[in-house]
Amino acid sequence: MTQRIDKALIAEQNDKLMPALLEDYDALARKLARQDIDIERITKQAELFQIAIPSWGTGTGGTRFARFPGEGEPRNIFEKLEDSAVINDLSQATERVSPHFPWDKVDDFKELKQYSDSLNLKWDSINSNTFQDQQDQQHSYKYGSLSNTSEAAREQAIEHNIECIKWGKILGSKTLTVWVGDGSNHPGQQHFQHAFERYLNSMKKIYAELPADWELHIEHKMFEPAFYSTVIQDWGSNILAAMELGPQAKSLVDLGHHAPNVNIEMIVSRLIQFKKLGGFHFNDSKYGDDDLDSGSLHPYQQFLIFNELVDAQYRKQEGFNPNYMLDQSHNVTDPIESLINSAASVQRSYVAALLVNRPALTDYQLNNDALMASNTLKEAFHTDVTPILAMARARKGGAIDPIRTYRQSAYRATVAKQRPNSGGNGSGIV
Ligand code: RM4
Ligand code: MN
Ligand code: MN
Repeated sequence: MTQRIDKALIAEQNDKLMPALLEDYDALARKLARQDIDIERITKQAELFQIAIPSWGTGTGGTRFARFPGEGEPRNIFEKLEDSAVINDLSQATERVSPHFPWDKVDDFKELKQYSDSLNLKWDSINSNTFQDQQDQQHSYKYGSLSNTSEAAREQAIEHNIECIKWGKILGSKTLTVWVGDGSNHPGQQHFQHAFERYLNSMKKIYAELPADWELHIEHKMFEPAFYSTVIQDWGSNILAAMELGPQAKSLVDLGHHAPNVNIEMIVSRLIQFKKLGGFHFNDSKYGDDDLDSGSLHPYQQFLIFNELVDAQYRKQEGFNPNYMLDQSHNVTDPIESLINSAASVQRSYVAALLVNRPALTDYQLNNDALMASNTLKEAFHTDVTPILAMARARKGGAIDPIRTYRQSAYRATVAKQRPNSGGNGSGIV
């Protein structure tokens, strides 16, 4: 049964909150008008903002030590879609879902497409998985997949990615995202160059199967599961691979996949400049790939990334059309709540970046006025755009206060009864 958030409940809650929202919205409109900014133009752009939900993010995450399952977790891709529909009902900013295969594999992909259509959801990038072995698998990925020293293992991994493209075509996706766990744990274990060559040769075979209107996104990650070296460890190896493959290959930036303190916004700028920015996996981290909720620790970093993205949009940079997606692990919160919060947090960074006075910033940069350049960014960042986000949601039929309305709906308690077996309590990074 498809459980959704009742439209009447959203409307009833919104009616209560609308008078205060109108007051705050008008006050913000006046403040922005003094800066020559038309709030309606910004709100329209906020309404257009979309970020995809990772299908695996709807379940409770864990660490390699333990996983503490939450109540009523989705047990299959159909239930993951139901939860995603709830997130979109309330946020109105998450109409796309990114699946992970074979986790989300079904026998009948046409049926899956019909189901997502019935929920008004679309499909974002397809994620392949060659970082773990499946039960019926012939060749192990223990020593890597696309870069494995065994040709048979490499062929099997290539085949899986080609199958992902085939399933993605039925779902209406236009992107394949490839992240591999390939790497090594001991100095000397792997010949760096030869491993990268094997990876590139495998990726060329996948690239050759890509439909003309698709993109192949390469995701880098500094460490884990390999702890000494990783084949696509950073944006350098990533862009080299993307350049080697061709124009349909681009780099994907997962915020948690860098060393602490790395200047990610600058990486974003470089990728934009060379038409190689494919997309993002948003999350936050303190130590390394913690997959914490987006913007929960470093909201200014997230804003600075959007400053680069909005700048590219403002300059009408050629070939600029990145995919936005969340990729987080929710260990102690209700994943639906974390995903709603995170989508709004990323949207907040986007909207705040729209407020940057770009002509003034250019002037300060050209005159080497470091202090005023920095203050120009800070002025936008410090503007509380909450009323714009709430108004954008309300106008599209979403909730002014999505978490409150979600809790009022008692959705989790209802699905907890319908989904008694949420799965084992073993470990699991995602
Ligand atoms: C990885 C990476 C990938 C995701 C897997 C589940 O760390 O972030 O994007 O597919 O986790
Ligand atoms: Mn990721
Ligand atoms: Mn990750």
